[in-house]
Amino acid sequence: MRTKILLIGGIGAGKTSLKQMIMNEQVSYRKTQMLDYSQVFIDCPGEYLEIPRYYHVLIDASHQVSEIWALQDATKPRTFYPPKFAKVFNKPIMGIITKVDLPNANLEQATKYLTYAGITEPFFQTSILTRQGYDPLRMRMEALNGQQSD
Ligand SMILES: Nc1nc2c(ncn2[C@@H]2O[C@H](COP(=O)(O)OP(=O)(O)OP(=O)(O)O)[C@@H](O)[C@H]2O)c(=O)[nH]1
Ligand SMILES: [Mg+2]
Repeated sequence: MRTKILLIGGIGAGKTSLKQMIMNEQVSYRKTQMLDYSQVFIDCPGEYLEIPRYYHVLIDASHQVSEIWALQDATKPRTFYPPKFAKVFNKPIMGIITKVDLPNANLEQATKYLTYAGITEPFFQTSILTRQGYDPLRMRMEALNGQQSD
């Protein structure tokens, strides 16, 4: 099985942009409407996290991946992750704080939300504007690929 990573996060958290940055694709805005499988990532609409009756779709998708990346928009004054949500997945889960370039980004609050979701630090911080934070994620993705081919 090829390495796959499931991206989860609320609507507009930056899942699709993150995937495009990591894959060196052109970053263009288009709302994700359904589960979207590409070579490495499974991207999904933020509704699957925001609307609890869709949780089962995320849980099903998690069975097909080696790791989950959970995004939190640094500018959002609320979280969509229920307490200890990470524990429903039987896979490693990494926290990523997005949009750290924006003036209203609140890293402390985003860190609290991810921790509340049961995800452990360190959390990655990313920005599509300053392009910060993607190299460690690419390395992480490549390390997973390496483990897979062993
Ligand atoms: N300033 C800034 N804007 C960002 C960043 N990442 C994403 N955005 C913007 O946030 C908006 C939503 O980004 P998407 O990547 O489409 O978000 P998504 O999580 O895929 O959203 P859904 O598909 O609706 O679930 C777009 O207008 C992006 O340009 C970032 O790091 N900084
Ligand atoms: Mg999307």
